[in-house]
Amino acid sequence: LNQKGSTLWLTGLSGSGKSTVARQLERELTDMGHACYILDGDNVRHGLNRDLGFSAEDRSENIRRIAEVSRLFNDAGIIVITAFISPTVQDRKGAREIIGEGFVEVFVDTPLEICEQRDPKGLYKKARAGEIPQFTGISAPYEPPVNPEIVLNAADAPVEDSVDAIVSKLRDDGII
Ligand code: GGZ
Repeated sequence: LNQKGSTLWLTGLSGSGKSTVARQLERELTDMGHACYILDGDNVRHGLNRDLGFSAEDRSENIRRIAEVSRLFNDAGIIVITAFISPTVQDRKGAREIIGEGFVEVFVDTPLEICEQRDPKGLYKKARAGEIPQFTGISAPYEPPVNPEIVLNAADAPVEDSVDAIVSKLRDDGII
């Protein structure tokens, strides 16, 4: 195989750009001949984790299961890109422990004000109106990573720069 199993763990607020970065990264890795797979709300929260909501407890369980699935993909040699808010230091630490060596924490560091201005799905507006309880950044906490491997200033820089930073890190680590 031309790669080692690895998990790019994207963390950041709703609307921070995680999915955009994930999709562009997937495209570039695939074009380079690498096998990769995105885990996100669309393919996990509607299936494997359909029993989970957004309480602190359910989010922890969401992250734990995603980490276990990522580990299985990594065992098969696949590069996984996860795109979940994963709001707590403790849950991300747990994911790091489950996944082990290939874990790369990527902080999509877009400020709340910008995420709220973008509000692509109108969720922040609803959260402010009290229509979505425990919404991350509004009525539920987001704890920024302490020592992430990569910090992306996705608000100011083109997506391309974010993807380049991640690809460089994968090369430096000997993953690709
Ligand atoms: C945060 C919520 C909530 C609440 C629904 N808080 O922008 P989106 O819509 O597509 O991304 C958000 C997604 C977050 O799910 P995660 O699995 O990434 O969260 S966590 O890692 O915390 O378990 C948002 C939508 O689900 N959403 N309710 N209360 N985001």
